[in-house]
Amino acid sequence: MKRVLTYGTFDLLHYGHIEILRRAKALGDYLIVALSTDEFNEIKHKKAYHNYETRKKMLEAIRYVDLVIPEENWEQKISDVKEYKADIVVMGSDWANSDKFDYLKEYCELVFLPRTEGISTTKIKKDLGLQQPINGIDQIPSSK
Ligand code: C2G
Repeated sequence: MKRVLTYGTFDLLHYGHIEILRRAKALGDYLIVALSTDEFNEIKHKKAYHNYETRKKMLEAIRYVDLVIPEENWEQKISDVKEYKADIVVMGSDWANSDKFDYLKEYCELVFLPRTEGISTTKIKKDLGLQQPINGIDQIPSSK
């Protein structure tokens, strides 16, 4: 039983997210997604449209996902790998050569898969004419 672990915010779920989850699951038998909490998103300077509970429910509905756990800080990854017995950590290529992941290769296999081009949560917000990011934090008009 090969166990795969990945991390992310997964806001406004799109096919780029589905593609990384599909390919991550294809590398093993069990896929754990560490989902950024709303509080951790603030640390990441991200303002998700959907809150953690909604983003968690959406991920749990995806056939490739076996377990969703909270990602609360940058530092939890080694303990996650140990606690969930992850054999592989998989991320999109935008995270390659990042100090946020490279050290994990001491603890498990580390795989970066090509990002899906042409789609991102930021692009969706921009294309839908939602407010532009202010100081790097996406602003979304309150729903009427
Ligand atoms: N992704 C992708 N292709 C896209 C968009 C995203 O492959 N077009 C991948 C990212 O590389 C990442 C995953 O989908 O592996 C989730 O992306 P985000 O929700 O943007 O996650 P991010 O903010 O990068 O959070 O500790 C790590 C962070 O929590 C990662």
